[in-house]
Amino acid sequence: MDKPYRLIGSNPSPYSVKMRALMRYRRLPFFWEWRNPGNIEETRDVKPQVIPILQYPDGSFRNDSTFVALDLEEKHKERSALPEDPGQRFLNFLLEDMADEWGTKCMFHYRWFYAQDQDFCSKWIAGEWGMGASYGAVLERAAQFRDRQVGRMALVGCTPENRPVIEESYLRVLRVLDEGLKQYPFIFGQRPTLADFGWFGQLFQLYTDPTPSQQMRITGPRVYMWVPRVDDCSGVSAEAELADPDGPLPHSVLGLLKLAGEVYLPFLAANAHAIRNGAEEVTLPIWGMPYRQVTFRYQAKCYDWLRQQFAALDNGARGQLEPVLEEAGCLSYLR
Ligand SMILES: N[C@@H](CCC(=O)N[C@@H](CS)C(=O)NCC(=O)O)C(=O)O
Repeated sequence: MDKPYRLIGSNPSPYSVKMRALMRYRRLPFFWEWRNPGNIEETRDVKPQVIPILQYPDGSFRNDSTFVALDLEEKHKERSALPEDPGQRFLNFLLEDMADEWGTKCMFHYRWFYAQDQDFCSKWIAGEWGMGASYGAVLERAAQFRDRQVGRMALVGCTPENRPVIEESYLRVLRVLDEGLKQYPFIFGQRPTLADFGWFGQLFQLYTDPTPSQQMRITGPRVYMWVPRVDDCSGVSAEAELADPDGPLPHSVLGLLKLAGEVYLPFLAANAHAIRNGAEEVTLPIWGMPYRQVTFRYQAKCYDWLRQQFAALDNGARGQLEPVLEEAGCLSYLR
């Protein structure tokens, strides 16, 4: 057997379970290792210090799930998680990016806003970190971790003032996916793609954490069934078809695009604009409600990257997408 990859992550980490599900679907040989004091020293030089970290068979370490996923696409051609059609591939990147950068606000808000979620999640995270430690040590670390995360909420926009927008966006994601999953088992058709893995990472957490989990069962019962499905798609045939690129787009794709046009792209554009003007905060109305947070450089890079991907499409592919993007309110943000 080929020397396996080593995936260092944690179950309560959205990007870690995203990567694990992707590698399972792709049938890449790997083993999973919990992030813990034992491997933190060994990976001290990996920058930024975020999980998941993937150690390649040659011993090198890499992180940032999107770029690792793309690198794995280069290295392994079988069982690709990207649509072949260039237009669908672009939409896939957009939806994955929205999961990573906006979906995570829903995840972080629910995890650290309500007392029952704070309590459950801090113990979950501390328990995975300190596996084998005394329960007293776990409780102590849970309290420290909870305080640290609650202290970071404003940094990512998870403030009480933004709660109506964030919770509304979670409900809309659930409704849109729930509807789409009546049509196909995955976002783009009969097999999962990177967009599924991106949304899976965030929704796996929302499926587990008490308050949003209950909401998911009520508002998105099919999403609640989809989460464990995406977790292990190693048995899904890579020949299973995605929706015909010349036909209508799947309901999930159309619904998520509409959310991108209403929420995610206006946020990315306002964030980039604020950074260009040297402002510290980005403010914009979403669904008639105020949304405000400190600017985020990483998300300005995401926006540039998405626009480059769109610009790099050939005229045929771009021309085919334009009416759909226009209808969803996305087009003006991408040109
Ligand atoms: N864009 C990165 C984000 C990774 C990330 O933010 N990971 C979080 C956990 S889910 C982390 O390690 N945060 C470091 C910390 O909380 O100190 C990716 O896609 O992998």
